[in-house]
Amino acid sequence: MIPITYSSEVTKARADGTAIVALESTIITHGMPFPQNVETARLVEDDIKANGATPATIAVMNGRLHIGLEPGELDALGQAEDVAKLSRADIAACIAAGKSGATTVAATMIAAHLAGIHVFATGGIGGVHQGADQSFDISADLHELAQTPVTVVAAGAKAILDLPKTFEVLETLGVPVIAVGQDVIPAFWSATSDMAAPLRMDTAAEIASAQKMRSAMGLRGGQLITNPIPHDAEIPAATLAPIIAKALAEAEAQKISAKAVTPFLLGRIFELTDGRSLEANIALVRNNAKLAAEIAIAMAD
Ligand code: PSU
Ligand code: MN
Repeated sequence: MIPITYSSEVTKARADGTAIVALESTIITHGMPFPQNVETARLVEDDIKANGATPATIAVMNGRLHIGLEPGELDALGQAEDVAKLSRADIAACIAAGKSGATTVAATMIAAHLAGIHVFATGGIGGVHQGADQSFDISADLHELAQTPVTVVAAGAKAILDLPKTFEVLETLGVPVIAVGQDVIPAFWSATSDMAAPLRMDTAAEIASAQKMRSAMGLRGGQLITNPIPHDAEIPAATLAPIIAKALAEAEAQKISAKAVTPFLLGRIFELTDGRSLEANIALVRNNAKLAAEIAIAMAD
């Protein structure tokens, strides 16, 4: 038996059969500083409600898998220190041991699928890190997309990564990468890139029916929806390039490795951009939440 706790709102949405959008918690604990992390988590939940769906922020708390957090739980998570960052490899061990942890994209997909939720909104997925030819650091998010049937709405993969290699791996794994409203893949803080989008869809209905067809055909896995950051909130890639390079060089010099790499880089880029990267990150997550609500409603039809 999996110890699952549904929030009161999610319990009601499940009973009514209305649309639910999953949200991850690593972005709260490891992706943004307090208090903006909690403020953003709340805004994103409100965005989903304003667009007619119910938010389900997912986390492990004291050995229970929470699908939807009550307001006090969200506050506590946002201020907790040394929270574990859970992926496919360690979510079961954390629950079995009665501990707490935040879920990454991979772990959130697993939990969403267990709860019968088909759509999940986040900022940017993990992927192939720069220097992966030496470090072999490739996020478990990519393999999860290949095996768990959840549509993930993101602004692409985080631009700290080796983006061309990340999208090559997704193609190899058979993951549909769908750009929304444009012909190129967005690059997280930047709306565009020079990478051609493998697929383009312009409406939530198309995205929902593509996922349904995958399931009907017995094709495993989800879809990655790459939704560009609104143009007025983006940071041009050329502005970011030297900043990302500096943060990567520091990570290497300080021998930052494994799960610490992504939080370190996001934190340094926040400092080096005087907070502008966080503003952009908040804008893109909110934009993704809105689209995810539309897709969840289209799927529920
Ligand atoms: N999106 C954001 N900020 C984040 C993340 C996503 O805007 O911090 C998190 C997600 O939980 C994702 C993780 O799964 O970063 C990737 O971590 P890694 O590179 O260690 O796999
Ligand atoms: Mn990694």
